Amino acid sequence: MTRIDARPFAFELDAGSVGLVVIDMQRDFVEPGGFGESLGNDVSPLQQIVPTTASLIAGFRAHGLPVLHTRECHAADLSDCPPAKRLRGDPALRIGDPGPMGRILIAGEPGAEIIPELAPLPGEIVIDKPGKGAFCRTGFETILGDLGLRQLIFAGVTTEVCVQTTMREANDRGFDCLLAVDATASYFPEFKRAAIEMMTAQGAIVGWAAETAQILEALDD
Ligand code: TIU
Repeated sequence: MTRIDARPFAFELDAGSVGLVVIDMQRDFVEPGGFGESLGNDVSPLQQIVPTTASLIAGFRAHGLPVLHTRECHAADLSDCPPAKRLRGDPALRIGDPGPMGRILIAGEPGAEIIPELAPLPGEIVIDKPGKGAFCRTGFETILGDLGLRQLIFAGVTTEVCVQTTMREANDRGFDCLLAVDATASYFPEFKRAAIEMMTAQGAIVGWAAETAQILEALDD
């Protein structure tokens, strides 16, 4: 066990049961010209975490520890996209529509791919998920169990949507969850701050938070 001086109190990292989960670092959310920006969002906070997230991934790979990636995307026939999700609000573009990088959030389209800077290596697990949380209608829980993981380090986007939803799902399933605060971002910096506050409040009610450098130091120890 190696101690990380995390918020709201120390996190005891167990290299024998820890994995990194990188949430939805997809072109359509992160890149200028993608779906996220077309909805009027400022993608620059998401761009800023790419180098930190890359260093976190590199650290896990260097220690031979599991790196798991997720993508929010749907089948081409939209059979896994609830109408309540597709029809919500009045966006200029809906899931499945032709967008700047292919059909919006459809598996196999360029915009649904993970950005090249953080591309999964062959053999790394990539979970395609129809929901915001990675446990909803996927094999994620079984895969984590097969890998013997009990602790999950989280990175990715967006903090208050898919990252928070997945952390809450994982926490309820008994995983110790630690968020890398400089490897996660929101289109709304205030929401990122509030999500971290909420999750670490009440004695880490959802999980812990720490800087990437602290996590990398603990892996090196
Ligand atoms: N991955 C993820 O967070 N999906 C979203 O739709 N996020 C938004 O903040 N919209």
